Amino acid sequence: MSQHLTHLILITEVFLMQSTTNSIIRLYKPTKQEFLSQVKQGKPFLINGVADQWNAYKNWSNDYLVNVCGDNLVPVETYAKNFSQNYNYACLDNYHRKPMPFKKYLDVVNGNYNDDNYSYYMAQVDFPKYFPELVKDIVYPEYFQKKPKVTYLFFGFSNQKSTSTSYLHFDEVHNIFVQIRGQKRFLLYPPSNYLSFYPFLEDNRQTSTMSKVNPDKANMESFPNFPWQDKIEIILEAGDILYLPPFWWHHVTSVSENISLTFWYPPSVKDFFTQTGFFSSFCQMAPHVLPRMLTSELKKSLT
Ligand SMILES: O=C(O)CCC(=O)C(=O)O
Repeated sequence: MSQHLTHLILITEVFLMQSTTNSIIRLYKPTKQEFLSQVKQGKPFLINGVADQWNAYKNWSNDYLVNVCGDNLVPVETYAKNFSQNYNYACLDNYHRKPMPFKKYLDVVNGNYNDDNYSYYMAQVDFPKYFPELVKDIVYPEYFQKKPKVTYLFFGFSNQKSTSTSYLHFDEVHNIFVQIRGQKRFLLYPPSNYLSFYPFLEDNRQTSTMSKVNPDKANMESFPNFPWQDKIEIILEAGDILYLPPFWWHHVTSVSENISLTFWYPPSVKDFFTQTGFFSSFCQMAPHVLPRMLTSELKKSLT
């Protein structure tokens, strides 16, 4: 066999391997049992036919939102403008949450409010606390047979001045991520080897669940062990729901003006035994992450 042909076969095999391991399944209106049995596989999956029935999906135009909650004062993340490009974590020193009337944030989204130094992203806003008027427009998912620990709203955008981005990180929760409007791109990585994600362990802030790697900028020299090829890339469309298992790394970028809601459920002890990959992922990250988490919980309870 010629060298050329061998090379071609190898490339084809790698491609086939990637396309089978990196695929994601889609369920249509799953029952609770179907949902939970899919969760046990320990992999992300998509759900359709549910969120597109919500009033939120049908009604949440900017006009409607301004009418109902335009004056609500909501915390908006501000961070250094070039943050998602250079990933210099000095950016965390520039990171703040600034209270802003919701309708003023829409000026930022529409490009009518300029700030040369900072980008703005309405991210991870406690939904029932800051938007109580909107709660009636959604149906809390009942798959886990309990209320979520938290529900967050994200309002992102992408224009010439800024693109709302969430750096590569993981959370220790089952995440039901609902795209209400617009599109978001997700890069997902299985939690294979914690240290190969180059977490910020030197830093004494709560950064051990964040990666130093910008997956949009391949940099094999600085991050040789990062699993560059191991990703699942999906564009979430309005009405899609993504189930994201605990510990999965994700990097999220707004493709267009968009709104998402996330419902977070802490794992139960049962997950250690029933969910594929849960126990091994926990064992890898726990020695690095747990002491910081416990210290921070302790500090919170003392203040
Ligand atoms: O939508 C985003 O920007 C980030 C979402 C996220 O990180 C999450 O829900 O865990």
